[in-house]
Amino acid sequence: MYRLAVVGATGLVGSKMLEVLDRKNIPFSELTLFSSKKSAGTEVVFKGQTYIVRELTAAAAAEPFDYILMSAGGGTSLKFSPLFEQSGATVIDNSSAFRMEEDIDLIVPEVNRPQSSRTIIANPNCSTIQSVVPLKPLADRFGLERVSYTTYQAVSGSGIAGRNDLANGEKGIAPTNYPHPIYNNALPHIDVFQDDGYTKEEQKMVDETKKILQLPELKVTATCVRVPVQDSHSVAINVTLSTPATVEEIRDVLAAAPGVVVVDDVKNNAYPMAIHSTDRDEVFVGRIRSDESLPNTFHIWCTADNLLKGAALNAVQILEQLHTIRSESHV
Ligand code: 2RA
Repeated sequence: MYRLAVVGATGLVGSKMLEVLDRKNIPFSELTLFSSKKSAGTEVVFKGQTYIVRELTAAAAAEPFDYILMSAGGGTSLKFSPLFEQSGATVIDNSSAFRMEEDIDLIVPEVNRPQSSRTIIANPNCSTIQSVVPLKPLADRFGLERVSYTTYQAVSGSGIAGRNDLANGEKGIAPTNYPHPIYNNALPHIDVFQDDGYTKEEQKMVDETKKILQLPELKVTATCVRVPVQDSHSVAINVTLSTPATVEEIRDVLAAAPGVVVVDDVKNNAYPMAIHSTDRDEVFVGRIRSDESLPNTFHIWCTADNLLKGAALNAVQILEQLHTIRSESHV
């Protein structure tokens, strides 16, 4: 039985982690909830028991835990994840703090498994997670040459502040989390701009896709857009394959892929939409069609709940994966 802690338990993703844990059968004997000083003392009910959220301190990080689900931002993770690791815990970190560290695993359980001896494991960016789930079976079957992403990302990707800006925008109240109104608008600006004109969100999708798929030579580009949708990110994926394929073959490969639901019947207006994927665990794919402008290139549209598969569910699935690996090693 594990001693488990959730850091950031009162945030959007942290509370989703508890929702997912509540429906999973991960054996833990103790659960500790941590937050910043501001939220310490909050009462959280989990499986009928009331927990008092504790402030995360260096002393607390030295206590004996087996697993830490961390969703408290990059600064908190940089400060505390190494302390938890030094105390013998395995940290599954939802921030971008460690994702591109060479010796840190970046995991989507349908796609890859932990290999490193480090016990900080990084949860990828939400829009990357939902994209590599369908790309992995296509890479295995046909090989990948190039991927171009355009994302349409929900405001809950910015947390409670994003949701508030959408709701307040409808009342004409200026946004606090975005540089421009998000209500009745689309912002081609997620995270900060780099000197090359890409945003950090776009750079994350480029770098993380290559690392997770273990394809360092893969050509990847991205345009990431915030849209006035509460939950679920949508991603238009334009993919060039290494070997010839038909739309039917691609659809069949995706239909058999773990964690994927194909919704692709345009004659009946059937295709993935954010309203389908919100509160669901799977990645929904559709609008599969050939891109006639380039050889062996195809369009795929996918949606997924950015708080579930894009964050909390994927993190808990990594914990399940580690539990399975641990159980198998004790057989
Ligand atoms: C966003 N992917 O959507 C980023 C972080 N969650 O804002």
